[in-house]
Amino acid sequence: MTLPVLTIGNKNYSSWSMRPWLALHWAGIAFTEEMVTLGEVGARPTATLRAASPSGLVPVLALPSGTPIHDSLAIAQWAAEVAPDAGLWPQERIARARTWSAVAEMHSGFAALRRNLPMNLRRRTGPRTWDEATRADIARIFALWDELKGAINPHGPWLNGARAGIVDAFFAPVATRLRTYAVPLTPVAEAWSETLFTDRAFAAWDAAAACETAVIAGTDAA
Ligand SMILES: N[C@@H](CCC(=O)N[C@@H](CS)C(=O)NCC(=O)O)C(=O)O
Repeated sequence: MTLPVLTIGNKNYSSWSMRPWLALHWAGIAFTEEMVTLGEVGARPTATLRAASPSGLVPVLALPSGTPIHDSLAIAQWAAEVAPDAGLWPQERIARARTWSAVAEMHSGFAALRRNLPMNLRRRTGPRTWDEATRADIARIFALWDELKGAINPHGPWLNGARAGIVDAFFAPVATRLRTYAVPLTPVAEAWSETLFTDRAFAAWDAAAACETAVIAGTDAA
């Protein structure tokens, strides 16, 4: 059987790649993966990336027909449709809509956090002092997680409720950024991060990142 192929960037650095990779795993969808080594920020897109993806960016999922689905959110949404019983979104309509809001906010926002705390799974720094915009992003993310776990999807250890979902995949790179840069966590953030970090699929990605040798020096120096 020909499987869909997910093209991703380096597991250590590519936060957008991690998201649909987790969603596909959590949905139980079989796929193979190919990795494109990412270069320094600003040196994009490379010819390899342009050939692999219509947007010149990873992730991109090539269906067995050859049709490409690019962008993390589109791939995750495709997974939710292909595996409707996997519960990648909450069942209840209002909870689902509010969970979409959180994912949309992550997909389109938090520029200061993304710029100043780039994903770097292998790295551990000491605590730092962040500028106002970054502090505001972190505070907003903690508020969103409180709302998801408190009022929107209270039944279970995941932001999505009892089962891991697209919202967990979308915030997973943030949990690793807070770990990398030693950001103090709220109790909700601590509990959810623990759930995520001990998840089998997440742990497999994390372990693979630890074995990678490619370095993006600019990101390591951030
Ligand atoms: N909106 C896109 C963003 C994808 C993106 O920015 N991908 C980065 C890697 S995480 C990329 O392909 N960069 C090209 C490069 O570094 O050469 C998505 O959600 O998939």
